Amino acid sequence: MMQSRDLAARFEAYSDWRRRLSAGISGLHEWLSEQELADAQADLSIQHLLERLHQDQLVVAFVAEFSRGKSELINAIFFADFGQRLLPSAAGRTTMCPTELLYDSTRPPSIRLLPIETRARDGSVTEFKNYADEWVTLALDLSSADRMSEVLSQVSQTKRVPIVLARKYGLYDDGDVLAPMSAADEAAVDIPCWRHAVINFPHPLLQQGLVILDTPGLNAIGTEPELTLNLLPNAHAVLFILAADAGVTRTDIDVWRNHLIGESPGTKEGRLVILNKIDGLWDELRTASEIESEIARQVRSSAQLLAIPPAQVFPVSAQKALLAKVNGDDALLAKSRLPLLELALSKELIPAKRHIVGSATRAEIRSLAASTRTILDSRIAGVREQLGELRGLRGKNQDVVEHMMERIQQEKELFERGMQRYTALRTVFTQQTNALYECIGLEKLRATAGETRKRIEASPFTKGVRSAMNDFFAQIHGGLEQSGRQTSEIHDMMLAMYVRFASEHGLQPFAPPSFSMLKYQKEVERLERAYNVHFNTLWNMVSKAKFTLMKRFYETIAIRVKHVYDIANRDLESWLKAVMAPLETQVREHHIQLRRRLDSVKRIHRASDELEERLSELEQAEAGIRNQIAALGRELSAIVAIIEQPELLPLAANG
Ligand SMILES: Nc1nc2c(ncn2[C@@H]2O[C@H](COP(=O)(O)OP(=O)(O)OP(=O)(O)O)[C@@H](O)[C@H]2O)c(=O)[nH]1
Ligand SMILES: [Mg+2]
Repeated sequence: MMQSRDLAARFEAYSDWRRRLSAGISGLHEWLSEQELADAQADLSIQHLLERLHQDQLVVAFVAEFSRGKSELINAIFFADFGQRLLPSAAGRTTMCPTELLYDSTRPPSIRLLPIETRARDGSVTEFKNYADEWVTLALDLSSADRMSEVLSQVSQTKRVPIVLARKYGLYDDGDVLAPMSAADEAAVDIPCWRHAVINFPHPLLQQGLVILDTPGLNAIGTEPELTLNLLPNAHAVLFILAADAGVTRTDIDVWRNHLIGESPGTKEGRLVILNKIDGLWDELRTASEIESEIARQVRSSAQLLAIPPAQVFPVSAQKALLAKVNGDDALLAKSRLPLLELALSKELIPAKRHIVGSATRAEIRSLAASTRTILDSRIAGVREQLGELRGLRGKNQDVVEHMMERIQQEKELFERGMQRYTALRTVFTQQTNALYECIGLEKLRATAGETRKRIEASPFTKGVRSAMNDFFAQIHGGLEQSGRQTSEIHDMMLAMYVRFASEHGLQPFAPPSFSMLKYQKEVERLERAYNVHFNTLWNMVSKAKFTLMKRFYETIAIRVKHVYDIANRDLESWLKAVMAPLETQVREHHIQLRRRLDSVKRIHRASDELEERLSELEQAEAGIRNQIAALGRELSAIVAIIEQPELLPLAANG
């Protein structure tokens, strides 16, 4: 059983690492605040980092044609401890709606079900998630596996409705979308009761942020755009399941092409192929080596058909693995080969995820430390300048002191006049920021999306829908491009300002970072490609359901674009702070320094014995700042050490 615990152990180690990292970052934040070194930008970026670490989820999706054993595999990998089959798994179509398994500690254990009727309304599943009253919630009684599995059987509920209604939900197509679902009488069909299910369940792995996505067989994948556009592309790993008894069928290949390698055939990372039901090959009349070579042959031919290396195909028997775990039968478990799949999952998935989170965190912490270091360096420079000035006054007469006082006074006045330019800059900056939000703000998007929706609703023909969608994308692209120009204008202006302040007032030279819109453009392009592929499929449908589907498809696209905008807006907010905050800080620091210099020379002018006292104060101040620099370095290396620490696995899992 050792290997089957490996996934759990590694995941726990990963969560533990995330917790230590969060604690390290909070520690740095506390230190910065204590030292009065945290400015608005630092507060914001630390807050973002902590939020990201806290919400960090690992999403694993199970995708396949129906009856390949997705649900059984989930039961075997994650829920064998309950001693029975928790998710419904049976011959024929079983899982009728996409089902997420996760744990949210703010809610009691439950299954939340979104009624299928919501398909006739505007709004995607993601949107409906914000409205608790749209969902039917059933409690899960953790003390009884029987009662739990009964409640969970909701995900396979269907009901019989008139064809017109099914069509309204976009679930019935004369060209056969869900036709095999026994249409015994002509006028009625069976449709799923639920559109989406979320199971909230305190399994240790789910508590750590693992999210499992069980999907229904082929057709539902095609008709719920949410899956294609959002859930699957955002999953960290997708397990594609084949069955040894069925071989690789036409529909298997369709699912693989359309939903697993889709737009970018190059990236097959995080994609595992499972050849399930190998127990069907355990023919007792054959020798072990004959069975072995038959499995190997099937692995090779599946790999060839999918154009992937054979090492990426894992032959298993989910059913026997579940049985073996329930009965504690280690020999059968080994024979099911599930432990090898679990090992691959834990060895590849979690370290890869940790690596991504680790490098992103390290980069942000480093840049935070660098900007703090800039402030400290400029403080040291200021103190040293004063020390030099005052040391030069030793043994000099009052005239010299007076002369110096005048010089600093002039310098201060000059700087204060320069502040007018700074104020003017702030005004221009605000104007430009407003202009930027006008092209990429959510207001603009709402208007564009609303207009497109009206046009789609008013179009009697597919062509009208297509041109409305094309215009929608064109406007989004236009908005992004214009925002790109706006950000580079802001960047150039700020760069010029930093150069000017550096040369006129001796401030630290600073090159503000530039902002790239590429990430958002790419994401919108991806959506546009998915839209084109999907739209052509819909275009060829003869069914009357096609308009409903097109409309819902548009809603999903609009939600995804809004998501891109949300992220872009948030990134822009951080960026605007990052280009402005250093100037604000430097100006403030410089002003304080000038005042201090003037004060100390005034003190010395009044009483010459103040000089030595002032010098020793300054020396102490310098030592204090040097201590801060050293402490900052220690804080930074403590966090980097956590990031780079090798995985801490419990001994039992190191096998
Ligand atoms: N012999 C054998 N049968 C299996 C295995 N895994 C699953 N099955 C059976 O295959 C049938 C379908 O399994 P499910 O888990 O419901 O398949 P699914 O992919 O979730 O199917 P849908 O929910 O309909 O999309 C069930 O009767 C399972 O008991 C296996 O490894 N060996
Ligand atoms: Mg299933």
